[in-house]
Amino acid sequence: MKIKKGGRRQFLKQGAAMASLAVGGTRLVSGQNIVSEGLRPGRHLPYGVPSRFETTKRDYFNRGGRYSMTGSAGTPLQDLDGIITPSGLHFVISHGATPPDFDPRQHRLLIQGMVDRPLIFSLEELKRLPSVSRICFLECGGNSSYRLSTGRGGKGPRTVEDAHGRTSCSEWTGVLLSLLLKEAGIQKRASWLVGEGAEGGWTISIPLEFSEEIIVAYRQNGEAIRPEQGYPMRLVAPGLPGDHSVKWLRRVYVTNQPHMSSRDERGVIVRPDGRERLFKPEMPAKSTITFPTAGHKLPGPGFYEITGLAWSGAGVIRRVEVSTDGGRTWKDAQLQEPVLSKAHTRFRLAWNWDGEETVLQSRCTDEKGQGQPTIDEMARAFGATKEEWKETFDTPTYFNPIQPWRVNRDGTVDNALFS
Ligand SMILES: Nc1nc2c(c(=O)[nH]1)N[C@H]1C(S)=C(S)[C@@H](COP(=O)(O)O)O[C@H]1N2
Ligand SMILES: [Mo]
Repeated sequence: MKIKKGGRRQFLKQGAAMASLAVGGTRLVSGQNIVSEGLRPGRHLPYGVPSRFETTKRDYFNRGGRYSMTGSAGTPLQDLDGIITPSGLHFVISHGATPPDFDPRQHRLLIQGMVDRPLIFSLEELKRLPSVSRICFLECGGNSSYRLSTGRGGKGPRTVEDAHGRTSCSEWTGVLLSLLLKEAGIQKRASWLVGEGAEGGWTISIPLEFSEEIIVAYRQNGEAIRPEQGYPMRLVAPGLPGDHSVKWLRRVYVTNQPHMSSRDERGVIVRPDGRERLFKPEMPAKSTITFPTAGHKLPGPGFYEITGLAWSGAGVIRRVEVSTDGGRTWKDAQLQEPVLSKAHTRFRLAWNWDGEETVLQSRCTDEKGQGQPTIDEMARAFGATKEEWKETFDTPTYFNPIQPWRVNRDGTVDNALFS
């Protein structure tokens, strides 16, 4: 059992759940000694990699059809803790086949269009400018929607990775786009930005008023952005759907109308009132338990720490409640510091499992008071029923219903959203 620094007092306060602590190490038999079998010398690596006993990986899959994507992988949220996603496990959505292999010395960024002074930057020139670092999540607009996972066997997502893994959280470092735009001098009539990726085929139009927090990033968790994530530079648009965060960024074009060039840009969100909404705003409030979830197996009754993530494109997560009895009662989970705006927020709750079948779920509230609907409430708002959605898996984008996980008596866990 892990006890996180700073969480210790809270952990001890949760004494009730701990009263009949059934795990926590095997008692030492007197005279027993530590055996160091299996202790073999390793190697010093110039660039470290995980232990060979660790098997965590990204699971790439391809899908065709309307949501065609050739390079897509989720973050294995069920294997991770804290709020920072290791760079090598950041989710990937690339519409070209493989990450382009750009030579950073040759790469240039252009700022053009309705500006007084068009600008061109090499990576080195960009790095000389005043920089900012920000921890924030990137989430694909389609994350959690069953539309994105039915390609995998037609049964809908089973695991938390499959259902919600198209969100990750990193510390991004770079230059505020607003600084570059100020330098270039935006003309009065300008109202839109068009970001363009250097691999060809990916552009996105962003209303100028959404651009304030956008970073032209060249570092991710301290080091150079990984090729999959847009090396050598990308846009990072906190709180907005991931498609705004153009990877392999080569051009920002200032204009007075949306470009309507990319497939995703024409992708729409059907609102509950039936009207379509273009140009997606901030991601909704969402949370999920990450342990225990499908794929985990609880060895037996006793103490467990339930943990998970909550996030919102609208700002800070204020509250996460967890139910361990199928939604009858809810308890406030502990929010682990740091709790940052538009970032993943880690929550924890001590739990004593009695060994009976039960359903675990979380619901969060953000600083604007936005929460998560139940699946029934959400279906009703869209003029559908849970049964219809179960049949078709045609759930909308911006899908953020409360995610239930069923713990079976044998300790296995299932995705219980539709059952
Ligand atoms: N150049 C380029 N930028 C892109 C894309 C792309 O295919 N090409 N995919 C977009 C989409 S839909 C998402 S969700 C995010 C995913 O970022 P990631 O692959 O770093 O997780 O990148 C966006 N930026
Ligand atoms: Mo996306």
